[in-house]
Amino acid sequence: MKILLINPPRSPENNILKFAPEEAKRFIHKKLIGPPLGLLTIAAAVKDHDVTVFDTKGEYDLVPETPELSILVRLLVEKHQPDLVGVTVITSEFDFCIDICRAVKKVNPAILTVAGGLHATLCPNDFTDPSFDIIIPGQCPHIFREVARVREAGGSFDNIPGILIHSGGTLKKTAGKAAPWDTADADYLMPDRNHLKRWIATYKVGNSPYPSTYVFTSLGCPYKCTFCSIWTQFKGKYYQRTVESLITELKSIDEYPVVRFADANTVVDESFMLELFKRIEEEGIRKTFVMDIRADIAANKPGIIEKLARGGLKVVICGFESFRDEELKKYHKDSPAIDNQEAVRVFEQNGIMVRGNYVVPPDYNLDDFAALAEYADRNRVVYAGYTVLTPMPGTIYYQQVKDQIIDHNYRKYNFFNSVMRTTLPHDEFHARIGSLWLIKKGTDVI
Ligand code: B12
Ligand code: SF4
Repeated sequence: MKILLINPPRSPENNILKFAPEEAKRFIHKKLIGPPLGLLTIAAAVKDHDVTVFDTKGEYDLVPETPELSILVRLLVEKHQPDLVGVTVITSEFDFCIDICRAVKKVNPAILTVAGGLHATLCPNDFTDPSFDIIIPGQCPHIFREVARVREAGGSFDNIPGILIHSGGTLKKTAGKAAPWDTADADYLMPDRNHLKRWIATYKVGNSPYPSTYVFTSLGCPYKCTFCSIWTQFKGKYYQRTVESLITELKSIDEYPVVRFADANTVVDESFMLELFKRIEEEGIRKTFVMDIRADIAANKPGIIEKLARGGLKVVICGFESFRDEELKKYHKDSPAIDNQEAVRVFEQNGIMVRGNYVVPPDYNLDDFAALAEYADRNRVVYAGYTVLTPMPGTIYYQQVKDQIIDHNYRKYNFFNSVMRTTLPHDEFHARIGSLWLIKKGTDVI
């Protein structure tokens, strides 16, 4: 059976970039680059079928004159003649997934369309558009495999527990509970990056001449920040991979000298990381590693940062979020602002470049902006990111402020647009965040 898995394009909505002063524009994120790990995992689950993975992000980066999405999808479907099309969905790309499935159905309504991923997990009931046939929430490679089997063999999807089926204009949840699946450990599926060969040249970050790839060492997060959808996706659980499966994967990706760990927090289990880096050294694996590490970990356990730096850790993304303890408390960050300063010191002492990210709440007034600018200036990091505190559906923050949301256009839910009323005039609010991007040490972005 032929399966086509499509990674949707990025949302172009970026009011920070739009309203930023000219001199700041070149530092502001325009796009994040990286392979779709979730889709590769799904592809691995059905590798006995004839599977094609198509990364539209990579395609638009590689060939900017690629036709618009519905035409691209039509051409793809005509070329591959799939029986089943799968899309991966995060909130800001939800509309594009609808566009993809509509375009598929226009060519051939008999093609089964299946949606999965973060947004399908957190908000499955959003998928009311009839172009979606089946929605599979959660970590579901085994369920997708079963859907493919039933599609091929014929039969009813109603007998597959834990999925949503479009029928007669409504979404219907099948009875029963999906069997558990341990994506990180016992059921780990090695992604086959050969699917992405066409776009490898586009997977470069910053000024690096080398492509980078994502590898996850864990899934979920043990912390519970109010604005974050990662821990809610995994219902507060944290899943760790095994050291040896990581070593096998790292040894199999010679063509990627830069590896970004796609974890919420790479250092949670200290002994695990020490063992992993011991094995990396023993195996002579030489890579540049990029990780997300919390400030309190670096501040309280500088020894581990030193060891990781010796093993190739070069860039750390650190969610500073705020410079005010009362805001950090409100976000349930569980780490005071002083940790941010100490973490920067520890990272820099070890030659690690820091990307520190602040989130700016929509109610910031001129004094708040001045105070943040003054703090960020005193505590400059090589790269600094300043984004909007956004109520992502499925988060605690969303529940807290849902009545105050004035913009329900999901394309804007990518941290670069306020979807709530701002205290400052809308354009000025975004322009001021744009200006903040100038406050950093480095001369380029990652
Ligand atoms: C890798 C990654 C990316 C990659 C690849 C994503 C892609 N599809 O192209 C890149 C770098 C491109 C990316 C980009 C962005 N990302 Co991102 N990204 C991640 C990251 C770090 C890891 C996700 C991952 O690979 N997990 C591991 C895999 C195995 O799990 P999974 O994706 O959930 O997949 C499993 C299931 O969901 C399911 N599944 C997934 N897809 C499908 C499809 C089908 C058909 C089925 C059946 C099942 C299924 O099966 C998989 C295996 O079990 C997460 C943070 C995190 N640590 O989780 C953020 C995250 C997903 N990203 C996020 C965001 C916001 C973005 C950006 C919008 C950021 C920005 N402002 O620009 C951009 C979007 C594009 C852009 N503007 O450039 C948010 C999403 C929030 C939300 N609620 O929507 C997250 C959660 C980070 C965060 N800080 O909150 N991202
Ligand atoms: S923001 Fe970071 S530390 Fe907080 S819950 Fe999300 S991933 Fe965990």
